[in-house]
Amino acid sequence: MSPRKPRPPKVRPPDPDRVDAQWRLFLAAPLPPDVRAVVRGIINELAPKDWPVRWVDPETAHLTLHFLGDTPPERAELLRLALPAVVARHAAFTLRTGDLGAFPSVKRPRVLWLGLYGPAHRLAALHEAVGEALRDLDFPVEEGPFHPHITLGRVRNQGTERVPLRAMPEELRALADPATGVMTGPPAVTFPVREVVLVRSYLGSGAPRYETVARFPLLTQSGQGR
Ligand code: 3AM
Repeated sequence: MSPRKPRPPKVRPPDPDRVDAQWRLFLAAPLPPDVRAVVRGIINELAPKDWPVRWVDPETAHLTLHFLGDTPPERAELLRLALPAVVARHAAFTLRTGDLGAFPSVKRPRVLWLGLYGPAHRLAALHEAVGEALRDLDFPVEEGPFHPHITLGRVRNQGTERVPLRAMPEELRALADPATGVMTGPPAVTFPVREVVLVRSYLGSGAPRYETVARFPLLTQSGQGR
């Protein structure tokens, strides 16, 4: 009997349940049910257009502050220790939903978003303070301007959709007010930003699954940070 040819080792995707798995993390402001309902309404209206877009699950829509990427779990522990004090130095504030847009541009849409209005300086200050704390802990922090938004959908390169990617800019422009070029969103909904959450995201074949692993309250009038 001839010796069996050794099989090449199997290459498996990383299993997120392995004890030594890295955690794919980001920091975000969660959205209350009425804002998630706005997100759902927009998606319900746009989805029938059959654009090559993977729409988000409105139940998990959020406002990302910082993306941390793959992180050893013990480094996540550092965040749990350091961020409560950083976030609690900022008073809770109110934002409102705004108009629609696309990153990097309507001409080359990759991400479709719902914009936000409100005290931009408060949100920017919170973003900056958290960014500074992350840098102090040696986390990679993206440089460049912060564009607060709620992601509605991500454009795919190809798909089975009826409308090809190249037709999207024109279809998006058709949604805009011809005089201003603004894609007006649904009537504004006002909502409080009362906490920052640390979220672990699990990527798979379908929509990502999100798990909140820590909550950091902003300062509220009770002074309890909640
Ligand atoms: O939900 P949004 O779009 O605000 O886009 C990703 C998502 O934010 C973003 O992190 C959030 C959770 O996945 N994200 C993913 N990969 C990223 C990367 N490499 C990223 N942001 C920056 N750089």
